[in-house]
Amino acid sequence: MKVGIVGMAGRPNVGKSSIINAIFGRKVVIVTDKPQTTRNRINVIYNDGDSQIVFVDTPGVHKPLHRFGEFMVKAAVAALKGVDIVLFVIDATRGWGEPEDNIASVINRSDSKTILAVNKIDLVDESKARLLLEDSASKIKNVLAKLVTSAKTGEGIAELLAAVKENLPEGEKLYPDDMLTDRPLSFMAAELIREKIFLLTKEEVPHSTAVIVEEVKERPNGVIYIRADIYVERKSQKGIIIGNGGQMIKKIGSLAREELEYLLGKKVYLDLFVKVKEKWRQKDFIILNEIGMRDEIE
Ligand SMILES: Nc1nc2c(ncn2[C@@H]2O[C@H](COP(=O)(O)OP(=O)(O)OP(=O)(O)O)[C@@H](O)[C@H]2O)c(=O)[nH]1
Ligand SMILES: [Mg+2]
Repeated sequence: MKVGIVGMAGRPNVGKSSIINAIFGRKVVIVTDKPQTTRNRINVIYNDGDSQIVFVDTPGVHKPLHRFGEFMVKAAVAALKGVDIVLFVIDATRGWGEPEDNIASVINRSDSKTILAVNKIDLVDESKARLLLEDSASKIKNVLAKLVTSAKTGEGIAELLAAVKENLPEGEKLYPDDMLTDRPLSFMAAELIREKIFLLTKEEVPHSTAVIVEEVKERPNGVIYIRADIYVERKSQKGIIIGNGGQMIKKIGSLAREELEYLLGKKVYLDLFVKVKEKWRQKDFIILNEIGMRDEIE
């Protein structure tokens, strides 16, 4: 049995989370069209007949503009420590730039073994993607494998999984078969709610939003009751999240609820509240703690 840990690395929006979903063949981590969708590390556990692979999804590495951004980048870099393989994803449409230089220097300073994937090849010429792949590989120390992929069409995904397996050690399973993630339901629920906000709102609103699940309980009738606070930075943003006559919050709630019900196989009651917390992204660690990022970062 091949067993090991694979850490995702790459700038925001390159398709790290999408590649994980493509490998699983279903949605396990949130994806949106906006950069900085993933905000904190999450481990998801892939099982098949001959392997158990823990994929560590991470926030994209970027130049932080505020304390919260710094926190995200730290979380990404910390998550790459102690993994068996780093899966470094490069966006075929963006190429190699400063974020890739920074990631490469983190990887090259450690003993990490790397698999390189140039993703989104459905959007560019294959020859261009292959050139980028070769050029990128020349900048990384220990490259185990290099591939071109599309999380959208599935091209290269089976080959990517095969390359990962080939390079993992033999071992005993780390987690029980039925465990999908190391995060609690409250985290998954908050992520799904935030994903819907990212998808339905624009400009500053998504990035100014944080979601904390304050309560999860199973009612006697079997319904899972989930109460969550949605934090925004300004009153005007609160108005946008609530929408005309509450239309927007209703939509966010019903889309998130449907997915949670699918995930849990149970009825869900979502109770959402919108609150204003000025400039939460610039506040110190105590505040970050408060807005639900308390799990692990140091
Ligand atoms: N055309 C195309 N789009 C893709 C592909 N992979 C991902 N995307 C899109 O790119 C966007 C970002 O995808 P994510 O998976 O959220 O990217 P990420 O690297 O996890 O981003 P962060 O969490 O922000 O760091 C989404 O709109 C995806 O649908 C691909 O292979 N082809
Ligand atoms: Mg992501």
